[in-house]
Amino acid sequence: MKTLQRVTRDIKEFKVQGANQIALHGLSFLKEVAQKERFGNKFKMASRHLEKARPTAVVLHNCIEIIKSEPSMSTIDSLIDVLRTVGKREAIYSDKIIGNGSKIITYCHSGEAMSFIKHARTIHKKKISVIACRTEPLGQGVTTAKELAEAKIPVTLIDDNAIGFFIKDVDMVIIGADALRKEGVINKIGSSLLAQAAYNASKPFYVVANSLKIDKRKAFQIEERPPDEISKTIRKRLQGIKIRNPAFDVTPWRCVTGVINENGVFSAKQFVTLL
Ligand code: RUB
Repeated sequence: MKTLQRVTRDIKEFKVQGANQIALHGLSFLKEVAQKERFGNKFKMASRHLEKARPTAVVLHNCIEIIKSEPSMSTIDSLIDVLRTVGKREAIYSDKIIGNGSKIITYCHSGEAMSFIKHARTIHKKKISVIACRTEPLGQGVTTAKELAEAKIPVTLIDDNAIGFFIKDVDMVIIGADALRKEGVINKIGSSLLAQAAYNASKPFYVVANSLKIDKRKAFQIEERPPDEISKTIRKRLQGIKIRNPAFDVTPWRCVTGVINENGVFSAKQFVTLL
């Protein structure tokens, strides 16, 4: 069995990435804790610790709240099952959004957005192409580009600062989310700039995010990551210069066209009433 420190490190240091994978990694560990120790203090302490590892993403928090209200192995198993299968359940709706010939732009690496886009190609046989934004500073968009290329979907990798240049060429934006709050959609830093660009160019902006991403926490925290994720890509020494590295930002609902989850496709307006 891995230690709590090791699992926390895996999550913080991107051995797993994306809100659902983070939650699945945390839940697998918590399941082992519960098998040994049941749902007592050790389980509670481990839950609190894991929740803080990537504090913006709400999925693990929501899962822990559900386990607290119904502490059993079958609760944990059913949450793991939901998270493993939800991408497929959402993907069936890709037919409603993605047409033949659609040009899509996406950001970062989201398992849910990936399933949705790939389903349109592999199951609905839509001829599509995708622009993947590199997503600075860690470049998760490269993973997206590789995954799409493996699925034989024509993909172009661009730098984030080329979004304004390419937005006019696409038909829609499709991204994932870490949390859906009344303030807006929380996703990887830079998503809100892509949303503004899409809004200004009148391009639809869709978010694929299951209902465990609905965030009813009173307050939320934008995770601030280590400055060296930025400084290590700059060759010159940067002594005395302050570096900030927030990991996520908030896209206001007015820039969002719709949300797709396991229950279907919702307009942003319909969705906001749920929040
Ligand atoms: C990942 C990111 C993803 C969401 C959704 O950020 O912003 O779009 O987490 O992912 P990071 P998924 O790389 O910092 O984890 O759809 O896989 O839950």
